[in-house]
Amino acid sequence: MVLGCLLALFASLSPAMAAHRERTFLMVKPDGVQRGLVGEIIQRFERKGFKLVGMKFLQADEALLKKHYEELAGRPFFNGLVKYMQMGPVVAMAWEGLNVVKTGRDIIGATNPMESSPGTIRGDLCIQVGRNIIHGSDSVPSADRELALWFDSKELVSWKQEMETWIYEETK
Ligand code: DAT
Ligand code: MG
Repeated sequence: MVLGCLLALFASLSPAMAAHRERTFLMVKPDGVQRGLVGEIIQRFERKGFKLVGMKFLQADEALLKKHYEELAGRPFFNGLVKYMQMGPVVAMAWEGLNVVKTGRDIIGATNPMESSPGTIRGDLCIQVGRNIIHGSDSVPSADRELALWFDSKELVSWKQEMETWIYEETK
């Protein structure tokens, strides 16, 4: 019993499990919502094998968006970007999995859809940089910051994906 608990604790702290628990912040932008692409976008991450651990539908306000994009505050497109992001509701999501931040960016494609490869979300589903339908964190520290900005910790759900054994080589 005690040994079992210790083993479970050790397993939960092992590097492999910790790696599987990397999280990223993704958001379907107002144009993605208006164009009916929420299901398509979610499906691409689900089918890859990543795990949804948080999701909400909201109209973001100016203060939240300015904070979210604070690194871009000096850029000429900043005010337009903050306005565009308030044009309608967004779907804010937390996704979990091995290397999900980097792989998520690869699934999304280059910032400017004119440069996004076919097969990526932006490469397949949109045309202009100011209507590029989805946001994804660009690094683990950015993901941590953005997840804390958009979600309360209790809104993120840790749950066991029953098909994990068929997605990852080892789960212990
Ligand atoms: P990404 O969304 O790929 O992380 P980013 O963080 O550099 O790209 O910029 C955030 C958003 O700002 C981007 O999704 C669309 C907009 N944006 C970036 N560069 C732009 C530009 N040159 N003109 C207009 N909008 C731009
Ligand atoms: Mg970015």
